Amino acid sequence: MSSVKFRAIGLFLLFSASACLAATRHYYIAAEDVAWNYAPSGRNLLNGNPIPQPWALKLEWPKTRYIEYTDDSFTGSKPQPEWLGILGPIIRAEVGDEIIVEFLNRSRSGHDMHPHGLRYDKNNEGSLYLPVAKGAFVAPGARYTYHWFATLESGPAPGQPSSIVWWYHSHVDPAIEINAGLIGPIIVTAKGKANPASSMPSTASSSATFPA
Ligand SMILES: [Cu+2]
Repeated sequence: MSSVKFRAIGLFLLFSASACLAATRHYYIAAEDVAWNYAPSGRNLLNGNPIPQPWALKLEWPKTRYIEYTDDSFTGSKPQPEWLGILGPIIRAEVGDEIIVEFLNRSRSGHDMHPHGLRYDKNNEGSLYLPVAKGAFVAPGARYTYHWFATLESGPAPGQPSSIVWWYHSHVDPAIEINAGLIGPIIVTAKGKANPASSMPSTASSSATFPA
């Protein structure tokens, strides 16, 4: 075999190997109308005092939240740390990864999912404006699958810590939706810097980079 052929095979293997290191992260997230209690303990946890009036008169309010599920049957919800509060689940990825979010709108109103910091095309922008793209308005009871990409620019810049935080939120009427609770964090980690013990979901093909 000629050295040119050897070099071509070598380049092919190199590109195949680097492609394999990128993972696909699947998330199953529903928007749900909930009753949210701002102080379930009945106390101000900063100082231990009872909640002052007039706020103590009504601690529970109607909100809409992003809730994570284990698969596309949307039956078993995933627990999330209490400190996340009303925020939606953390979406994690490493630079180079694709993020696929299956979104189910269980709310009474139309919503979507719009990410900051990730790359997407118009049908995956999750943002309602003219001309209206797919995924920009997910009607009550409907689903949409978003494909987002964590590029080099999505990750931390040189000199920054190994991970960077972005946000995703609903973008039909964003001010109202974000205040209602439809917002959550995206954490993008530099290539090769993710902790294998993190809660990042991954496909079987990427188990070499993120052992379960
Ligand atoms: Cu935004």
